[in-house]
Amino acid sequence: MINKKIEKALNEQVAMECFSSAQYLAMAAWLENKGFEGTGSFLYNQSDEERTHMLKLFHYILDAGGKGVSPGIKEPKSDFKNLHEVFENIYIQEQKVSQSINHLVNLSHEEKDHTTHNFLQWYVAEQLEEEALFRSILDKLKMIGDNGGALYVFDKDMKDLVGQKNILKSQSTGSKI
Ligand code: OFO
Repeated sequence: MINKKIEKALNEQVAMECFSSAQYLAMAAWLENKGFEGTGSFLYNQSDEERTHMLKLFHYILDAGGKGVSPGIKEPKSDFKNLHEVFENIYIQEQKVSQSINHLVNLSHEEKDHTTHNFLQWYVAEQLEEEALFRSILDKLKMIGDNGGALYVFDKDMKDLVGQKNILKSQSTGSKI
């Protein structure tokens, strides 16, 4: 059974993942409105992923005998200067999530809670992947600048990335496509 300190910290992480999901949804809507449909669908997908991260934590808290709190969150940002600003914001958010996961890992170690420590390893690996992904997207956007043709190709590539991510996900969960 998890102690109160761990329960509180895990519920804070639930709220953080919930906010990421809401923020990426607001970004997806902004992108769709601006005609970046491929990038928009990539972010709808990311928003769904964040919700699964939230639920995974939520169920863990309950399975470990704790109390899961459905979070109230602040309103996400819904207006952006351009595509670059969207991805800069995502990268900052993902770095905050990584810091928070690291804090949780340290706490579970201090509290000698090996079960939670073990559970969190999935998030550690996930954050490494996500930070690398968003860093590489930002590097591409820096190269592209405001070249319209290149942004058009970027948007198409982002749509393909949704398909690739979904294939990888279904392979790792063993489901058929
Ligand atoms: Fe769940 O925050 Fe990154 O992926």
